[in-house]
Amino acid sequence: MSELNNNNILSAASHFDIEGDIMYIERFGSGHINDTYRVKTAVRSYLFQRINDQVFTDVAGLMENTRVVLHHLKQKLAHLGREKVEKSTLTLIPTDEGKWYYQDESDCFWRMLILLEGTKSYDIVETEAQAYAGGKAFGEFQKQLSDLEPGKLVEILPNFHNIDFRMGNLRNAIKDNVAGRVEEVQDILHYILQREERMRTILWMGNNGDLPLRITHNDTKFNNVLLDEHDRVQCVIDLDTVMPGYVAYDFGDAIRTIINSAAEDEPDTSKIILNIPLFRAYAQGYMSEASVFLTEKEMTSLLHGVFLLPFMQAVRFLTDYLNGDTYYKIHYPTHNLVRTRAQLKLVQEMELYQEELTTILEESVHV
Ligand code: GN1
Ligand code: MG
Repeated sequence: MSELNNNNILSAASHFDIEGDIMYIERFGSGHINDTYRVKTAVRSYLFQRINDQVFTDVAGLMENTRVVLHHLKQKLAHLGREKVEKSTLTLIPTDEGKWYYQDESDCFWRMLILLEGTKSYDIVETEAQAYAGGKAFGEFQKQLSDLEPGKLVEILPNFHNIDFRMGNLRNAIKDNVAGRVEEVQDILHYILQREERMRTILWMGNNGDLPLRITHNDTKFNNVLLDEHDRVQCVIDLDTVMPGYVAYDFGDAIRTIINSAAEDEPDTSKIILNIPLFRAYAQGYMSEASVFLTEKEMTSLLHGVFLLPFMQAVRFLTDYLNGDTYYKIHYPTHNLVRTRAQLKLVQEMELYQEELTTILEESVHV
């Protein structure tokens, strides 16, 4: 996508129906795909995003998904009153033409949301209370959407968590070797290929009819939950990938960030160790909401999700590294390789603690 300058951003922002004159616009957040800004007006702050339309090629479908999901969530919370609804769900601001996104002269796509003041998000979880809150947030999110017909949403990124699709992309990247990097990652490829078959369990259960498709979040990184100053759940954010999926994908993706004592891209892999009490706390928070709707088989699928998601994330980062870094934003040349190694270290740690993780999950189901 083209580079932006302040005038482009300001001019796009002026097409939205915001309150107050714009005082300043600054970069915001740590997303890998969209460009995110905070727009400060004399009245309040807004979150302003340029949608990456190379990733989200159907921007109209994406925004319609978001609208449907937000409408459903807001109806569910309506009895709590307007102020609570505005604090606990995202709110889209329409353009002055009454649309949910704006397409500028250079064909960039923009959207505006209310920025929830007084909230915090964490890249690394610090306490069990935070982990519990995260589990509760995503469990509640799935519960609130469990009566929304999955067919009402477009599958905005088809095969997003399909490991066969991701391995296919990796194989293509190896074959094409456009960046000439295949030789240097032989050890990693060996490690991945050894585990490929066992990572297919959820796919296999799904194809067998053992797992219902539900509406899931599909990007349950811990920093996609906003907490208030007392670490209570305030709002689940980043609805770009909300679409039909399996609950184990959300569970595994959350654990990938929650159980990790270090950042997703920690270069020193010796710092990446599992924080088992945080795993227990997340599982308990999640079950406090989800146990009422999960089937027995879905419960057994959760552990497979815990192994699959860091593995799949490694496959995705490595594919991008081999393709010459065209998908994720990077901050230095080997960033995707460092991310890959960090995710595989997590997989390795999880294999070491498999028994403990299994027991904790079984116990949290019956709490
Ligand atoms: C991307 O942009 P962000 O940080 O919300 C990615 C997720 C990955 C994540 C890894 C559409 O999310 O799937 O898990 O990076 N989103 C997309 O941090 O590919
Ligand atoms: Mg995201």
